[in-house]
Amino acid sequence: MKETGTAATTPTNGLERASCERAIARGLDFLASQQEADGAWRGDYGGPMFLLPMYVAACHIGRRNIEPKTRDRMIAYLTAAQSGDGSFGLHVESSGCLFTTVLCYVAFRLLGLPADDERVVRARVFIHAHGTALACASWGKFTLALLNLYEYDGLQPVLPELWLLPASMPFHPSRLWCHCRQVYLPMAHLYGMRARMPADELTHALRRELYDRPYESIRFAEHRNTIAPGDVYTPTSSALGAVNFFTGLYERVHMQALRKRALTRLFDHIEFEDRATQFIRIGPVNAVLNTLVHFFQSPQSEATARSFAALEGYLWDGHDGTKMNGYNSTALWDTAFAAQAMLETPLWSRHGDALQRAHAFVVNNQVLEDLPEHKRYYRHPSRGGWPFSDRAHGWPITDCTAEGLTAAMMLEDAGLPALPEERILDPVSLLLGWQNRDGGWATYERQRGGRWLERLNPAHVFGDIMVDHSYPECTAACLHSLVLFRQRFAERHARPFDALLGRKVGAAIRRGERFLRRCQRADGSWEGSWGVCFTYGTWFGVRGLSAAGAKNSDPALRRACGFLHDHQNADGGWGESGAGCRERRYLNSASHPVNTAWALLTLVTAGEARDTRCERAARFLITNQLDNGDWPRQSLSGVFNKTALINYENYRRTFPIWALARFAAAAA
Ligand code: LAN
Repeated sequence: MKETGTAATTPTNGLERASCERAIARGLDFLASQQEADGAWRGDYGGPMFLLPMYVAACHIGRRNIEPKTRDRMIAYLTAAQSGDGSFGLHVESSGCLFTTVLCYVAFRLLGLPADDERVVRARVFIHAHGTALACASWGKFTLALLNLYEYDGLQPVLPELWLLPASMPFHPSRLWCHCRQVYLPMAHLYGMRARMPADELTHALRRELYDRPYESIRFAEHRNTIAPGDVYTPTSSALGAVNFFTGLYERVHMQALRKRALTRLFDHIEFEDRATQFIRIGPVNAVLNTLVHFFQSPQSEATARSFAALEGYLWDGHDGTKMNGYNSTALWDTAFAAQAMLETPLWSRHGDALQRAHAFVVNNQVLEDLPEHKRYYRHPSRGGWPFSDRAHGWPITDCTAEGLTAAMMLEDAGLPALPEERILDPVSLLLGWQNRDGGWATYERQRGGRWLERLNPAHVFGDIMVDHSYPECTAACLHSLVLFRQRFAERHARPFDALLGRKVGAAIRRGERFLRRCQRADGSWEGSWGVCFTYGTWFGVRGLSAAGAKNSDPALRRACGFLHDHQNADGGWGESGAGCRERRYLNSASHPVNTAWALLTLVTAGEARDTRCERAARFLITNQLDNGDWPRQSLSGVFNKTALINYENYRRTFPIWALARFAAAAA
């Protein structure tokens, strides 16, 4: 590998150059020690508290045994997540959510805890004080219905027939955000079949425990709209109320023949998703639900067996027990960032082997072909994209494609083999094709539905799940990689840079830049949707604008820095509470290495490396580093759909090194 010959750096303002270098070196050693044999970094991806109970429910329904050791670790995980009042939160750092408390309660019991276990009793007290299982959010009721612990007529209909409508209709399922679509697809199938396991002794016991009156006496249909206030983030709108009313009427009169046709269509889509992802499925929720579709359809089939086997890929034995992760892994995302962070340090050549393996992982996990008949199944083309986890998962994502491409190009600069030209051009044309009309980029697909569809969000506990739309983070990542691509092709290629492609890329960059400028908030920040929260969004906003050519004097960058200045803590760091994502405002908390790293990266990128604020931030990172080169585990740094926090275990190893390296180089 080439040596860049970057000289050792000299941070100014009294922060000792040696201590900065030492922190980077130790951080790099630790980061490198966490790399796995296939070249990837992967980390604990827990946080949401509804996932493990759904897994446990699936195993119970599907009569799959969970090994005693794993069982114990799952119980340990649930025990550690339970709050003092007996409840569970939507995610592990919160509390008081009836939906997850009911599901975790059931999980405790299915995993073997007796009804008089102290943890079970405390959870039950909470459930009874908050309206019993009749008041939990819709996904909880749905899971209970599958377990034969709630009656189907107490659910709002999830109509299979919607999938028979012409795709041109503005509320056709194909217009929904793919995660939402892929959850409601198997739900509609299970709903249409009224799938539920037979009642056994445990069922009868749970029916007694979860309600305050005899199960048979409950009029479930009257509780379709009963919901505990603590579960509501997105209340039922009047539009959704009307839809529920009409689908309820329809459900009473629907034709069997049409239902049958719809169920056949749904099953075809479900099987497509199975094939397209090698049974991994796009995410943990449809992984569980598709598995149950197969189980109810044919319990002994190979599809059922493969489904259950693939579910195990979501399990993670972490510091707090065994959980179900939020994705099959974080491999590509973590690896692309680790490689970029390492390459930014002057010491990267000491870790040539690690970079070589990271390069192999990135190269081997690019998706190389489109799915057969992808249009028919509402899938965007895939060729050339990178997923969040790995190629087997197969769903490329805009910003993962951008970070994968960026990492591949930067690794090439470091002397590793270049990708063949078409494997660079394919992701570039994917990125171009993904850009929305507003100039931004969404997550997996172009925006397909109107934002008004959010008013029909039936899940209660999440915000913003209905349509994929432009996000500043995704936009900045795509912009940044298109800029790198343009430089490389303009500079390096012997044959003249294809003029048409050059124009298209240039136009995409300009439109993306305009989008970023438009969504900067009046206080100078950008709101993040996938990380906590404003320090995350602002880092991406500034990274994107500065890649697009914004000067340090640009008012947008000045305002962004001003925002960060206002929120720096006395110890030099930044810390944001995850509740800020829910409330959509900056909520200060104890300084955190990840928020601090994002803020430091932002300030340095915007030209402030010599400001004492940066020095103080660097000092915070250095003094808080552990002896082994890691940083302490603090609050969760990731989020989705406004309310659910999720753990990015490797962020605290990657971003501080990246920030210190950028600071050290710029302050020299
Ligand atoms: C993810 C994981 C990756 C993440 C990034 C690539 C980091 C982001 O920049 C874009 C959004 C994306 C792809 C993302 C979206 C929401 C996901 C898929 C998750 C946070 C992982 C789990 C979550 C999924 C929705 C969980 C299931 C719950 C539902 C409401 C369907």
